[in-house]
Amino acid sequence: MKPHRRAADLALRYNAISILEHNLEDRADKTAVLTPDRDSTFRNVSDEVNRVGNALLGVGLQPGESVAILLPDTTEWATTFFACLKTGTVAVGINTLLTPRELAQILRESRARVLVVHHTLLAGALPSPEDPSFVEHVVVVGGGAHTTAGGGQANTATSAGTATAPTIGGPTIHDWVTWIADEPSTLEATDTHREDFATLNFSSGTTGEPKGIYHTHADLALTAQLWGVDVLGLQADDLTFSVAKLFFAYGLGGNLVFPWYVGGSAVLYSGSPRVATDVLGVIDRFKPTILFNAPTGYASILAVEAFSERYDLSSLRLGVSAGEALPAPLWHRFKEQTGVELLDGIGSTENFHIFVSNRPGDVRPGSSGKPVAGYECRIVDTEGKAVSPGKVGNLHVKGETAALFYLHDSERSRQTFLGEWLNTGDKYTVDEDGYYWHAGRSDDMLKVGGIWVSPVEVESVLVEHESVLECAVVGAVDDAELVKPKALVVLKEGSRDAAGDKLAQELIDHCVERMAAYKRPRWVEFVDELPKTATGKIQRYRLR
Ligand code: 3UK
Repeated sequence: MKPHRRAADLALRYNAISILEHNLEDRADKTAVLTPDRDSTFRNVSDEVNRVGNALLGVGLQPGESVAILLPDTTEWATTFFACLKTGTVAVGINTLLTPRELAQILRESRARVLVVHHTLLAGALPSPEDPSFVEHVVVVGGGAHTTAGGGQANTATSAGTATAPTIGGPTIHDWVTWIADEPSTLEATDTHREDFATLNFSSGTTGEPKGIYHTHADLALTAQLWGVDVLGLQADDLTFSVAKLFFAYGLGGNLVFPWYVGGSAVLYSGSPRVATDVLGVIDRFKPTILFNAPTGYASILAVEAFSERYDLSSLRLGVSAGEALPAPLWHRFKEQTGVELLDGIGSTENFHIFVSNRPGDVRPGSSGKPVAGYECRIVDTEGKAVSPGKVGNLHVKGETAALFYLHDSERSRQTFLGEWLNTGDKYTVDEDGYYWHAGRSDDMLKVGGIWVSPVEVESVLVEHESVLECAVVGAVDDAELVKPKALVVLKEGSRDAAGDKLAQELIDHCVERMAAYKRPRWVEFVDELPKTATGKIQRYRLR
């Protein structure tokens, strides 16, 4: 494909399905995606994309409408995603770790009319009377042909392509295999503008509520070129493997859009990122050339005894680290034990992907590297004036792949999307050689294992516990110098004598039962009081 580094290099009427379909010209029978269950060629993938696209049109979906994807990383994730591009509908990749409440909120905000969901996630995803949604069709993957609804309020479609009107009381449930079985494997791409929305991702806000971020067809192609090709040097003989899931922009770009843009292949892994031996097993078995992971993921690999002798990692030519800052000691230890150079780069859902990055052969360990060509950066004070060199300031970035707004949040949008510039919310310094160094966030948000944790959300769960009077959650660093949540807890009068390891564990368990486990505090410290402002607001910065 002709390289395009600016939106204007793309045709005005552009559909990002070409990222998949250009491969049909000269490598249709090459393996495009490898999974433990099945391998598929570009032709197989394209046929399935067309079937899914026809099924979407068959239930009456129109361009611009949303399709929710709640699946582990599987071939169905990929084919549903590209079917959305091809039909001009918007793919909403949803975090599989969310609570039913968060999920319901995303389904409602996105107005998704179709939900494609794995059978293991179905129970938490069906609309309830308290959380009504706009979902009319639920397509269940992996459930076998005779799926029945968990909630007892939905209706099962009986044959392929059944496009029954939404039935009172709940959506129509389809089995994936049946849903697409009789659909034609040819489909005309919807005529989309390059600036039509292609994806909608939800990223956590400061109080834990999700912020909806749209990206266009052009953004996918531009990030693929600007970072995937121009920085990473992706090529057709690359095989990518991302521990970060496809529902994150990080995983979606790195492990689907970018490799296919250059004719490379991807390994999809549906297991947990936290089990390092499984991750190592995938590398050993599939022999990827590029690994995408978060710093915590690299730390957990390093924690596996003699991992570089027990697993063959020799296929790796590079590792990418993003989501949170990669401490220099981790970089050095990984290099020493594997010979693999890690490239730390900062990306954001707002920009779709990485915009400041280290480069192969040009890494300054501990830094985020230099701005990626196509993006401009500035470091400014709160008035927007440039800070003097070497001083910490707010990082603003300018580039064509920036989103335009947060869905249904004009106030926050105005604070973040400043015309051509985007306020990242990150504190940075630049050294004399032009490398950017992360210096924390300007809000209280924590990145834990590359995923957002809102201290406010964890606090609100902790105070539900009968012993807790008030609390504050802050970031503290573990042995690998990575940030994890720590809770400072003031106990109620009658519970003060219980302060100790047992109660600390009970509070941690309390959090695990009510939130995704990565949000739990790793340490609980009992204190007599918390520092407050004159207006009674907890001063988290004093606790850090
Ligand atoms: C933080 C980093 C230091 C930073 C992402 C790669 O993480 C991604 O997107 P999110 O929207 O979070 C964005 C925020 O995460 N961050 C990310 N990478 C780094 N901090 N060093 C890093 N290398 O606070 C940023 O504002 O979840 C990462 C590609 C695509 C992405 N969307």
